[in-house]
Amino acid sequence: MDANEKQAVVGIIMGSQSDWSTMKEAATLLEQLGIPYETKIVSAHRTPKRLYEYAETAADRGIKVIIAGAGGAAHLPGMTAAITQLPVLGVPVQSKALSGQDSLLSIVQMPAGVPVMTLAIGVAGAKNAALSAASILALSDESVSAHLKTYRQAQTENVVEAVNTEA
Ligand code: RP5
Repeated sequence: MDANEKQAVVGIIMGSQSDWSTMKEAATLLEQLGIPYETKIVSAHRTPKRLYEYAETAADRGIKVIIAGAGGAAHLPGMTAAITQLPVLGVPVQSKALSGQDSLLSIVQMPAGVPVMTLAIGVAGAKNAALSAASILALSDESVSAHLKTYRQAQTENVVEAVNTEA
């Protein structure tokens, strides 16, 4: 599924359709920031050839950052980083059995030499992966930089100082 007709610069990949409820938060944020992206199901275990093909061709297709979400034995982000030199942002999806602790540790404990930038478990991680991708792209894209600045300003302005003691 392609988000729009522009060349995707962010690849959002996930191990299963069941990860979409988390990963769609990254997609929504990228849309808000005007960043073209693509989405694909790529499973390290169930579709290893698709993983290899995706990671090997991503840079040549114009992808600049990969957001990879997976749960449980979450090897997708690490294997993707093993194959491509593109920045890989790992999102630990909250698993049923261990609440995402398994996903987090599977993603974060990479050996020196093959980095995965690992985000928080679940929706916060998916959102922050999109914002991190935007920060990377903003270094060389003034439009993304302006969108990101506006987003952050709005976020700050939406935090009221007074405590609602009736809540
Ligand atoms: C992982 O296994 C996926 O990333 C997903 O989070 C988890 C469960 O997958 P399903 O059994 O729901 O397809 O590979």
